[in-house]
Amino acid sequence: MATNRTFTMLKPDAVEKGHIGAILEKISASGFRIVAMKLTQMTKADAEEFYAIHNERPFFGELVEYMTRGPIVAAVLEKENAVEDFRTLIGATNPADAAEGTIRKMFADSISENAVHGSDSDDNAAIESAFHFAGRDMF
Ligand code: RTP
Ligand code: MG
Repeated sequence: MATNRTFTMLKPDAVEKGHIGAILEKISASGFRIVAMKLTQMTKADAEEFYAIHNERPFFGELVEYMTRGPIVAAVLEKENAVEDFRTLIGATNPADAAEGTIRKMFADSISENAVHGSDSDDNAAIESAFHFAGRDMF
């Protein structure tokens, strides 16, 4: 299996609740190497572009409001089979459906405030990483 990269955000609810350290510990313990990381806050335009694929969905306005209301931790992670394994680690979109031990099961409250983002394909991982980081800031 090839080593590759995925992109994650610890979302505003996770940061507000003081879960940055615990979530990063779980990510590291699961074999992911952090190759880029920062605390940042998305503007409305940033969130509308990042989640543009959902712009026709009924929850889009709520999603943009949520993702812009406070700082996030943006990071690029490296591991064998990174995209798929990270989606497994975070669990289902709705924490009520997420498997025991997943990040969303442990740290998320609802389908709309679900603590963490994970890229859903290698192509989107590259696009999302480039959205947040310059090449020289990925190690
Ligand atoms: P993400 O992109 O953030 O990793 O989440 P995901 O793939 O598991 O889920 P996706 O379908 O891409 O949805 C993006 C984010 O929109 C919010 N959402 N709210 N209220 C709702 O029904 C609803 N559905 C989705 C969540 O924050 C979800 O992670
Ligand atoms: Mg998604």
